[in-house]
Amino acid sequence: MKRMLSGIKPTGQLTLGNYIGALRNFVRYQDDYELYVFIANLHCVTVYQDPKDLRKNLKDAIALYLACGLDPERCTIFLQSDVLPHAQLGFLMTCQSYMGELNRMTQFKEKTANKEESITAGLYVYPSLMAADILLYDADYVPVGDDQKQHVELARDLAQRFNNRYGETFVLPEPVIQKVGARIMSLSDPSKKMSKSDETNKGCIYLLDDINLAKKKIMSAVTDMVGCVNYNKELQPGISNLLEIMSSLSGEPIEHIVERYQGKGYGEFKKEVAEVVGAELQKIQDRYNEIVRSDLLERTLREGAEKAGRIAYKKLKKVQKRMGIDIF
Ligand code: ATP
Ligand code: LTN
Repeated sequence: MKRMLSGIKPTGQLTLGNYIGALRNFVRYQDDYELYVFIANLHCVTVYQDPKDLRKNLKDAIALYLACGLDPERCTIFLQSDVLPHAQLGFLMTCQSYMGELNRMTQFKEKTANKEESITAGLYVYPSLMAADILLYDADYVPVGDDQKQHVELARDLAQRFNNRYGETFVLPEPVIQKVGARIMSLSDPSKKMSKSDETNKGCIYLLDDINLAKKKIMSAVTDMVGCVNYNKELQPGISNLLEIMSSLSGEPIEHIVERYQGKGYGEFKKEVAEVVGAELQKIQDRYNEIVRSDLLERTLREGAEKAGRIAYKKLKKVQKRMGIDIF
């Protein structure tokens, strides 16, 4: 069975974008692949986090993993910092990365544009740590949203470079990016990605949002003056985004939805999208409420770290031997 791995960095509450672009797919993959999913808590602190908020976000993220259908019996779920080889191999991968390569990372460029002072070195080397996360497990596939493709490609380049220098050590990973829903856009500005770092909060639906509030956000999503439900990302980015959200959640192909809405107004369309989103959130939240009250979180993480650790320590040992760091 091929191995698949992915992670989420919960620097805030998880969003509908995270769900459609990433989480929901992990759930689908758990029977077809040997799946490892983790909470990238080391990645979170590349930007300052209030410890109280971070603790809550991490706990909620694990509860949401489970609430969305990840099953600890069918996949391995763990916290990155519980498996020490991530940080260790992260440093070794930083030593394989060229500054020129890291300078080209679009996410770094976007996140640091116009901010001179408070950019941490951690944020800069984040893609090297991400490469370590992937390479430690010999992952064949890495399902991610569109914005992470470049980072997975860097992991592949570093693996190749390491293999050339030190002999076959790492499997070369491939990103897996779905066609519809790989980039859910902000509801208030469909030229931007729906992001948990959204400061206005209007463009982003959180998985734990009050259901009525989430529906309101859909109803006030920015659209256009065309007045006809069509899938055209350039001319009608807002409507196209709602179509992607609806199609991803209901499974109905975009063309069918477009056909059903010919001759009808945006109001009616938005109402159906709001209902579909509301129903999905309700399902997730009901499960979430059960899980946070149980001892499932602790048990999942303990068992997950043991399972992941067995693979990671072995791999790290092999890498260090290859590099000449370990002598016995
Ligand atoms: P931020 O929103 O702060 O930039 P992020 O949401 O991209 O962070 P993660 O939480 O680590 O960071 O993302 C987890 C996964 O969710 C990644 O695979 C990412 O590509 C995917 N993802 C995030 N936002 C979206 C979105 N709007 N549409 C589709 N996928 C997304
Ligand atoms: N950088 C990713 C989170 C992440 C990840 C990974 C995803 C950290 N390590 C390894 C896949 C594989 C992000 O989505 N922000």
